[in-house]
Amino acid sequence: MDSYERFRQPITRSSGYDPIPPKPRLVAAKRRAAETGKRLTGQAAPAGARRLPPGQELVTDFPRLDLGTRPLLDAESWTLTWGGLCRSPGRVDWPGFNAFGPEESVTDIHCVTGWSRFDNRWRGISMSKLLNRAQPLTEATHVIFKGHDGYGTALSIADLRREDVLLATHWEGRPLARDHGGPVRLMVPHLYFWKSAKWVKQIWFTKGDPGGYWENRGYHHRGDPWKEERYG
Ligand SMILES: Nc1nc2c(c(=O)[nH]1)N[C@H]1C(S)=C(S)[C@@H](COP(=O)(O)O)O[C@H]1N2
Ligand SMILES: [Mo]
Repeated sequence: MDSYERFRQPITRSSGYDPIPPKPRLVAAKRRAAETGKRLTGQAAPAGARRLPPGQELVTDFPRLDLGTRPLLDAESWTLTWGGLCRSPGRVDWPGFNAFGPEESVTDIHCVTGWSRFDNRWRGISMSKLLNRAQPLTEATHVIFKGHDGYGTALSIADLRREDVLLATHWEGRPLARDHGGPVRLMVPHLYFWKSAKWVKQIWFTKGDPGGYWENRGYHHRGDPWKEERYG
C-alpha cells in the first residue's frame, strides 16, 4: 500500500492522527492552562462588538508556535490530498493547486496563548473552492487537516465555507516562510489560531467531530475567540 492508498483508508476517531514526538512540558503547561481557565475574563462579546477579543493583547511581531518539528518542504514536491466522505476525492500538485486561482485577504490572528495580530495580508486558495471540487457528501460535517509534522485539527464545514478562509501560500507579499507553515497553511481568521494548520498535507471529510491534537488535550472543539472558547 503506498501512502496515498494508506491515506484513503478511513480515519476513525481513535486512529485519525499520526504520532508526534511527545513534548511533555509543553503539553503539561497547556493542560494546566485548560484546567485553571487561564486568560478567561468572563466577558464574552458578540464578534462585531469589538475587534480585539476578550483576554487578548495586540502584538506587532509574528510569533511562531508549533510542536517543535518544522518540516522542510519544497513547493515542487508538495502535494495536497483529500478524501473521506466526499464525491470527488483527489490530489493536486503545486501547479494544480495554484490553478484554483489565488485570492487575497487581510485578516486578524487570535492565538489562544493571548496574542492577536491585526491586518495580515494573505494570499492563497479559497477553501470554498476546494470544498466545491471535493463535493462533501451530505452526511459529512467536519474536515480533518493533517500537517506534515503529524499535527491535526478538525473544523466544521460551515466554518470553512466563510469567504476569508484560505489555504495560504503567501504572507505580506512573500511566499509563506517554513516556520509559519510554508508552502501551504490553513488560515481561519474567526477561530483561535491553533485551528490554522501549518504544512497542510491531507484533508479528510468525516461525519461528526473527531477532535485534533489540542482539542483532545483540553482545548475547545470550535474555538471562537469572542466567545472565549479557549477550553472545553
Ligand atoms: N502543523 C501544525 N500546525 C499548527 C501547529 C502545529 O504544531 N503544527 N500549531 C498551531 C498553533 S497552537 C498555533 S498558535 C499556530 C501558530 O502559527 P505560527 O507559528 O505561524 O504563529 O499554528 C497552529 N498550526
Ligand atoms: Mo497555539
